[in-house]
Amino acid sequence: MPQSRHPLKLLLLSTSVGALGSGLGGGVELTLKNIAHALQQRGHQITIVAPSNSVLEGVFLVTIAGELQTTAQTQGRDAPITLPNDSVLANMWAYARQHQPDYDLLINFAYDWLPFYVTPFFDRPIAHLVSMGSLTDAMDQVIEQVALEFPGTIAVHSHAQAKTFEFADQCRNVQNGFDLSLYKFCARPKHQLAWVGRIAPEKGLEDAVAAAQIVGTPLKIWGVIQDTAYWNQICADYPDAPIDYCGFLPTSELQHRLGQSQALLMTPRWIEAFGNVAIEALACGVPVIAYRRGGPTEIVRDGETGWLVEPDRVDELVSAISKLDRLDRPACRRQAEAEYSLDAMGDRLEAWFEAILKRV
Ligand code: HBI
Repeated sequence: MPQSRHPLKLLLLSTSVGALGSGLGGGVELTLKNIAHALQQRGHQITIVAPSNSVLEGVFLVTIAGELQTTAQTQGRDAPITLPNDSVLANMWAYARQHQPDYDLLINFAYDWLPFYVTPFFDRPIAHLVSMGSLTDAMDQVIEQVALEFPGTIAVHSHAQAKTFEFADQCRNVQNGFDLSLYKFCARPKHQLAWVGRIAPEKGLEDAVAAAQIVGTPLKIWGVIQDTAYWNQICADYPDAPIDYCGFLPTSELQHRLGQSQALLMTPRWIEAFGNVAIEALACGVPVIAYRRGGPTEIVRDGETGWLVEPDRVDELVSAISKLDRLDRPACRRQAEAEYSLDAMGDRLEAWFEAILKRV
């Protein structure tokens, strides 16, 4: 960003499906924290608006009361646009409308219709970081409207995610960034595999469990059990699998345990927009075995920092696990440092904001 541009005053508006720190927000919670820190490091002033009970160290938080939003990925393509009574999302954006004069730019992290619909009604520019691929017709339509009326304001985490939208060429790929100082390199892992994520059908945990059962290697599982029936079904289907559910841990704890793994298994059923957990693994020196689907295909260097396998093929997961000794753990850490540090992300964000502010 040219030095002429004074530090920016930025208002970041969180996802509204859960309080920050609850894990219900999934990847976007970590993304929001990392983006806030990346921008603070560069002198920008950050305020985050989030639902009540949100916690996020080191950033000024405005917490807003109201009913949480239903998660979009559990709806169908023709799902109607819904807002609960006393919607926390609506209350957050009412706050933003009132306080927008205090900011140079607003940044939306919610994958919901309202923030996109109200964009033309605001005086201040709004940057939208879209956290998932195409899920519903209503969201596709409202995001496309903003992309056409406010060119350059829509960003995504990967080309694969962008390509799920008809307006892919209107989407700016900012990838993601992480505070790598929080992740410690582990040279010698234990005899264990890892799976990390929201435990929900779109994440395909059952395939990782099936693979672990075949190879007989313990599989450690971390993340919020978002869909209890789904989790119970896996336990019923694989009663003898060597799995160990280890809960939802804060980053400092998670990275220590994840780092001790021989590999991270990523088995998404959907087009994972990015795959934050892949970077967290690489940062600890842990190679990634992932389905060739969505964001992880743009992260994993096949044969060097992990293996990409045919989607939904448990047998391919098994054969990749047998080839882990060909991968180089230090190369995994080096890749995280080269492409996904807070500094690398800060550069991409400032370029995005500059492109938006130049147009206003
Ligand atoms: N659903 N309606 C809705 N709004 C969100 O912001 C949202 C979501 N589902 C998942 C989600 N955000 C986050 O887990 C993203 O990181 C994917």
